Amino acid sequence: MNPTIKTALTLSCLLIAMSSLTGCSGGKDGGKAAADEMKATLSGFSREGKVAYAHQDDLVYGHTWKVTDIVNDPLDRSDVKSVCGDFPYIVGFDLGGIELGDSNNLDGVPFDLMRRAAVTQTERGGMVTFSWHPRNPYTGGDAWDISSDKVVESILEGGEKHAEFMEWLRRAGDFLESLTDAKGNPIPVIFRPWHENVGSWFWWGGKLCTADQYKNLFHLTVEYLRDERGLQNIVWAYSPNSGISYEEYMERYPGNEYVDVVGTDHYEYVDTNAEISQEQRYASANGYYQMVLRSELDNLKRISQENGKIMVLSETGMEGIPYGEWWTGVLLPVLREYPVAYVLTWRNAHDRAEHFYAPFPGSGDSEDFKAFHDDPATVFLQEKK
Ligand code: BMA
Repeated sequence: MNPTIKTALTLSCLLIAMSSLTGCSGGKDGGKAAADEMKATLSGFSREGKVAYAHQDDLVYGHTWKVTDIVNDPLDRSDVKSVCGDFPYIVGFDLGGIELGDSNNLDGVPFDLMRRAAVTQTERGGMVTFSWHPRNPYTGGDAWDISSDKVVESILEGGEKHAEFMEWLRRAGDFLESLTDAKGNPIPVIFRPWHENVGSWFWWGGKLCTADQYKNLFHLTVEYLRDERGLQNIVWAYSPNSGISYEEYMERYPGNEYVDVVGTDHYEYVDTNAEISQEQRYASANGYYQMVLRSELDNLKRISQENGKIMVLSETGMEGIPYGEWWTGVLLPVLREYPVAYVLTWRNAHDRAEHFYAPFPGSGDSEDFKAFHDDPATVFLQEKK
């Protein structure tokens, strides 16, 4: 061995040994180790037939309450915990609004509070995931503004909004980079941008850009945050909407270099207008939900096996949960059939009484949720003491 190389190697070994002794794993490299550990934990859940439970915005508000003291609130309130005794294993947050430098996200959550909640959740031994509903960079509208099919084209390299969009990405990067624990190490995060992209309700949707443009947008995002900014703490998730075929899923798949987790967003809707009994209404809604979910999870299982990726149910739920046995009667039986690493149900809005997807004290599904929690297959946060 060349002596110069040997000295360099000895020195770097010494540095690695020192950093592990001090517990400082070295900024962005530490982020990579933490992201790898996160992926290993999620893969383990899949392998062992376990499914972690995730809830959007869980620590920052719930049905009829919200955190107001951004700095001092202990963040120990949770609708889910109030019902079953444990926090969700994963908490989801949304970055919508970060792109313009807003202080609150699109649902009014202060980014400073979100940062503290994400770090707290991680330090307690759980995980966090981020979605992003950014505004429309071409029209100035919101994420749901689909009035133009030029948006994605305009923000890609060479497009008239490219420079502005790179600023948006920079602001998202600044926030993600600021997610560090008490020792200053980056916390691992699952980032799930450009979701529900086969349907056409967001400006990055199926009819609003070509498959190549979509993939270029995903690539641009990963290449900027991971490669240029060096944010190795990000685990990347791709999660189209449900009701699509294997081919449709793969047509816009960004590629194995850009994705760690494959997911699907699938909701249950109850047709309240149909002139049938309530029992028949739930039977048909539940049956349809399960049928489509099975078809999505069949595709995801194949995709995750073919590409070596972790599979998840990245968003699901039934608004208002009017069916009291939804958790163990509808969702869990399907989850048991597939290696789904986690399932996320959407937010319990504090300001819209009907908009909730998880139980809260007194909600009609509370008893059933407790049974879901107690089932050996589900994973909730067992706090590190
Ligand atoms: C939607 C609803 C909206 C919210 C958006 C982003 O599904 O919950 O109220 O603004 O998600 O969180």
